[in-house]
Amino acid sequence: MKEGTVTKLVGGKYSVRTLNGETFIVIPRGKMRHKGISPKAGDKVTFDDKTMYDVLKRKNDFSRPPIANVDQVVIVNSTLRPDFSPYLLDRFLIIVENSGAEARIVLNKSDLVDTPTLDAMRETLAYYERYYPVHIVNKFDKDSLETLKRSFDGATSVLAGQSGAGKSSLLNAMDASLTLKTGEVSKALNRGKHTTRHVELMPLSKGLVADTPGFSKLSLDAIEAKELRNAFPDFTERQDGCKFRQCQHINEPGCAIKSAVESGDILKTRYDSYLRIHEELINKKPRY
Ligand SMILES: Nc1nc2c(ncn2[C@@H]2O[C@H](COP(=O)(O)OP(=O)(O)OP(=O)(O)O)[C@@H](O)[C@H]2O)c(=O)[nH]1
Ligand SMILES: [Mg+2]
Ligand SMILES: [Zn+2]
Repeated sequence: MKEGTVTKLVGGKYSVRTLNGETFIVIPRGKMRHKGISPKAGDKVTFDDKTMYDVLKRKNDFSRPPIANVDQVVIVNSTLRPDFSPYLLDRFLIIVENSGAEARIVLNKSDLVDTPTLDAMRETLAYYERYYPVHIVNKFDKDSLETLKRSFDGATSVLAGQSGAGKSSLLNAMDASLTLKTGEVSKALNRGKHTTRHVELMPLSKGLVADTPGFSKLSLDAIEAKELRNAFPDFTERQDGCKFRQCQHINEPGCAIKSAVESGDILKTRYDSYLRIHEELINKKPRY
């Protein structure tokens, strides 16, 4: 019996890659289908010849895009077209924090802005860098992509980020053999066109990576408003200072988070994102 990782699904057939880089095409045995087990990209499976026998327990499980066992999510932002948005970055970070995967932040298209503009973004990202690795890159500067490329080693990674941020372009720049389709950003809307559609894990450096637009449709459904605070490492490291243990950092007196926002120790935009998303989660329709 062999073990491998599902890299893609085409017409009921699964591609499974073993640790030594061989790929096999397999079909789940009847018993798996009867049990309603549907393997997805990222699943660790056992197989033999042309038959898949079992799906091993998932470490985590994303539904949009459908992918399991993600070690790291690389959140790709762009300076311009689309504009850098700390709010959207925070949304992505919350989802990754909630999944248990590691987050990594990329600011792409550093070539498109002048030095003062880039410096301002650099300063914002220096705040995030206390909690997450940050890379400031552009697709023309291969040197800037070297450390990013190494971060894929030995891991299953997913690129997330707004359409048009340059996810596919960066993958192509890191490995020219990938030849992923990239798109011109729609000028009228300043929004991308979702060039990337299917989920496939591809070898990059010494790891596997999925390029997908699915994460741009962000769903925070899985998160409870009262749990949201846990997705902010800059809050959790200070929450012992709050007067109330269950402090939501909104209306409570003696809140260490609000004090840190006032003193400038917590980035104001982080707190604004928190309030905005907390409100959204409170107002979401109950699901039965
Ligand atoms: N100037 C500049 N343009 C870039 C850079 N990276 C990507 N682009 C351009 O940005 C546009 C969108 O790039 P894509 O790689 O298709 O973006 P994406 O994130 O994969 O978009 P979706 O697949 O729609 O999610 C293309 O026209 C790229 O050539 C960069 O570093 N600098
Ligand atoms: Mg793409
Ligand atoms: Zn508080």
